[in-house]
Amino acid sequence: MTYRLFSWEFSYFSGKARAYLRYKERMGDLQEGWEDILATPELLEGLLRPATGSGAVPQMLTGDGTWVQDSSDIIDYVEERQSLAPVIPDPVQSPRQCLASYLVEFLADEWLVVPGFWERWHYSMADVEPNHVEYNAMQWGSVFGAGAPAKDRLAAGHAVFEEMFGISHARENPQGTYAGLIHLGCTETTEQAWWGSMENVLSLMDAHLHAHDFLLGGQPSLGDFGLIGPLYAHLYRDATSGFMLRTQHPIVAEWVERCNGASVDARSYDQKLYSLDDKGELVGRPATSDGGQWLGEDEVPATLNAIVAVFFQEMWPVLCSTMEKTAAYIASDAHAAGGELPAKTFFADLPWYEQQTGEGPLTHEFEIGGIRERRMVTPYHIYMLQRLETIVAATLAADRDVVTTWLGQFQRGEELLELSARLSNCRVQKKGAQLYSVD
Ligand SMILES: N[C@@H](CCC(=O)N[C@@H](CS)C(=O)NCC(=O)O)C(=O)O
Repeated sequence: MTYRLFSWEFSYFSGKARAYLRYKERMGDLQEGWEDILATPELLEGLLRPATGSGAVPQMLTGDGTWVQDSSDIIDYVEERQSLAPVIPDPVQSPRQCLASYLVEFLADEWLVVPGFWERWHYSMADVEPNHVEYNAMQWGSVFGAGAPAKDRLAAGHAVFEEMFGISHARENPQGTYAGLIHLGCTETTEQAWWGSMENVLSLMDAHLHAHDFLLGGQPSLGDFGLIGPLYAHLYRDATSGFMLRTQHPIVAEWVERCNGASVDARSYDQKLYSLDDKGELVGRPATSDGGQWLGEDEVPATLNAIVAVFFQEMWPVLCSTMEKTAAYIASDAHAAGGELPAKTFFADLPWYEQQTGEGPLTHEFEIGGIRERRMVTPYHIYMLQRLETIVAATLAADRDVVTTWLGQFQRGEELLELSARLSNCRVQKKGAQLYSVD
């Protein structure tokens, strides 16, 4: 067995890694196959946490016993070794497509996570209609009551919601996931603005997917797998948003099925569309748009540029502040050089509560839909920015003019060219699931 993925079906980042591995396998890139393993509490505590220090999913165990924690690291690890069907355009040959892929992945992972997270937990609260708490409890019960009879699994899901997330008093005394939403700046004041941001992306995807089956044409790429994070486990599967997605954005719903390789109708990456020739014989052709290939000439369609523009408009200002705030924190007496930093995406973890909530040193003001709120600074974003820095450098070395012109069309887009300077005082390294400043 080449790879074992430890995942949950209802998990944002598991959906991203799973769709990616499924694609690689279908394209003949994972000859020895891979296995998708339900990460039960027993495995999380007995296997994953001792190996990487983290019980988060997805995590991947390779044939030689290496653990890879983080969906982006999983993709990078497999891409380095299995190159038959690459999902990342070459930075030298296709600098625009390459940058667009990383920027959309980042937007999907770390910005759309907020409305994705919100819809699941908002429509699970007792006084909200429509409501999908039963389906949500069933899916959590499938992990926390794995192997038990169905009604016991459902009860296990409900028990988790009460014990870990205090769902019955979520408004008065938010804890667990409900506290996490507030840490991310998704409050009663901003929740509709966050949802508006998601609605905007869905509309932009409708426009793009009209002409192209995937972001870069007729095959998926890193940005598609990134967007599967919010769109599969959350918006597509969760019942309330799933109804909305299928009824208001059927084109996006079909793309979810296509990216997951899950449906004949959706004309997925490894399928053909057949016609009959004049003798009545079946004649196949690529089922997806653009001849079943990425677009040539490093083309990034205007409809994809419009999605990249959301990264620069909404997320980039927050990332700039994140770099400044993290640099100030690292330089402060509160932090020892080379010491640990918080590494979570969804919430302020307990040891970091003081720093990442209230007016703590790792919090900052931000804006969504014209409303100002406060949220935690997420040093993991620095890790993602460093990954991007390498790519920016490679594309600039290949064709500075092309990259500068392409970035120049986005509000503050050219600031990406100064990424290394901005990162110089806040560098981090990741060991397992832990983040440390660089001494
Ligand atoms: N950056 C990580 C995020 C992983 C993550 O936050 N996973 C969630 C589920 S989608 C989780 O396991 N949360 C529980 C925890 O962090 O303990 C990735 O890309 O894999």
